Amino acid sequence: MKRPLHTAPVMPSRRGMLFGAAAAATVPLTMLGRDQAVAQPGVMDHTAMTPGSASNHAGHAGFPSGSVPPERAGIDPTAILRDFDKGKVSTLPDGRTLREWEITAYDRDIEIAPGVTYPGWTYNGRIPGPSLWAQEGDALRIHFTNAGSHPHTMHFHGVHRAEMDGTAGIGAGSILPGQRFTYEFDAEPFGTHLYHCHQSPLAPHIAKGLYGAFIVEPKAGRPEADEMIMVMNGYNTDGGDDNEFYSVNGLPFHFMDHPVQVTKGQLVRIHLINILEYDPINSFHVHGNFFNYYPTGTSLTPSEFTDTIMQAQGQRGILEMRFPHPGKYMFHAHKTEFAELGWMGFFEVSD
Ligand SMILES: [Cu+2]
Repeated sequence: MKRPLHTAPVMPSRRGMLFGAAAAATVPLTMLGRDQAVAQPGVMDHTAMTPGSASNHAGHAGFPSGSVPPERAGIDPTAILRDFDKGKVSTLPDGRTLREWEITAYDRDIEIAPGVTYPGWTYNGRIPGPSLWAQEGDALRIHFTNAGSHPHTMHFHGVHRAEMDGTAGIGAGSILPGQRFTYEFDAEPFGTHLYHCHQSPLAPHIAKGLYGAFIVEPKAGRPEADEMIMVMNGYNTDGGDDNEFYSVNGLPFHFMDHPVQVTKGQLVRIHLINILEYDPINSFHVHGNFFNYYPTGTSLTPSEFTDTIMQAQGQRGILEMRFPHPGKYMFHAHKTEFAELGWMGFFEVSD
């Protein structure tokens, strides 16, 4: 549902004007565009997304909102925030640490917004997939099983041999449904990285949900912090050439309804990853605060002290900040359209 920018008024009125609830009720969910997708019975019951009410929702200070409960979606963005999967750890004969993971790709329908079910392709049933954590120099083995309906791969950003690159046509290449392959390489360089499927056609294979964080901790570690992962994504629910929903860690508007809990004065470290398809640039902006930014997390010296950064697709970095005052502070894409379609939330700072 591409719409020329000059015809798009601000979101609440655009949604309000285009809210044909009766018409939308006859349209299959998978065919819904960004304007119609929110006009579902579940949304009507649960959220402020009805004509004239979007700016009156008492619980959210006038912002559009309405997230699906995590227990109904089967994924919980708050749990994903601090869920670093360190794998099954053992020691190799040469004394190095070996980390192993079992990752299975399978198709799973996920209710990403109230009344909107997305036919996802997942790693281990999650969007985003598990956040794999290793220390620089560790030996890694990722045992991948494709239990999905299409060929898939696991392509890691990092330094490794060509046959471990998870690219269709190279090495084991495409892992067909029912097949299994073990990717094996060392954790390098340190930084905030990602992995994703690299099967053609690439855009849907990524956008359907096959991606996750890959964190490599420096050998000497980083200063103690409240450390979290934020994966910025989108959902193309109508099969067009853009996204109808945007989120951090899988569920649009989740962090509006479930603010990220942080402590005043404590160092907060965010591994931020942009895996958005169909839109060229994503961004992150925080209210009432500034942060140090470490692009790709590959240097221990920040490149910038700011309150807004942008990332192209596949870019990622580390944000470090301390909140000096208690209260609720928004964070969101500074692209207003993305924010109003789900990519916004709150930090809630307590003493
Ligand atoms: Cu794939």
